Amino acid sequence: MPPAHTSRLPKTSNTAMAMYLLLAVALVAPALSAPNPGLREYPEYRCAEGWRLVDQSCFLLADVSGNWEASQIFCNAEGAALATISSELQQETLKSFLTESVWIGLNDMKEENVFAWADGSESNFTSWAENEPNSHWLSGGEDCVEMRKVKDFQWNDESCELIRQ
Ligand SMILES: [Ca+2]
Ligand SMILES: [Ca+2]
Repeated sequence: MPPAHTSRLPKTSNTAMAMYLLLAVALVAPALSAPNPGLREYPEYRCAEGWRLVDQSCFLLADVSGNWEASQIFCNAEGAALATISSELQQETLKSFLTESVWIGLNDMKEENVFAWADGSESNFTSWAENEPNSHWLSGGEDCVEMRKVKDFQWNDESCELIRQ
């Protein structure tokens, strides 16, 4: 997958950390449970096989790695997008599934310091690590967001071009 921009990263900053992808579909079709009239008020949420339902969204932890854009393309091919995390419950639950840092859908590629979700979600929930986002100059600017393992999977803006492998 060709990167969108030429990487300005010095080779030394390329870590050996594996980067797994966290996908999410926010579109969970509510289906009314039919047999018991008393339950009809309550929507029933279902996810495709292998996906996990967390607070009304389906998430899949994919065992592949790539830079942010390639990751997003992979998710799109699955009919999904890089994950939108819209609640503390999702943050805490997803954290418990992770063993490595993962990309999520949040980014400020369009406008610096204006973070937006890749799937167009307007969630205002954030879980930044301390002193983040910092768009660190050593990375040549940071416009993509990861759940960072060494920060207890709190969020860090990172260079979109990093190939985590
Ligand atoms: Ca930025
Ligand atoms: Ca950062």
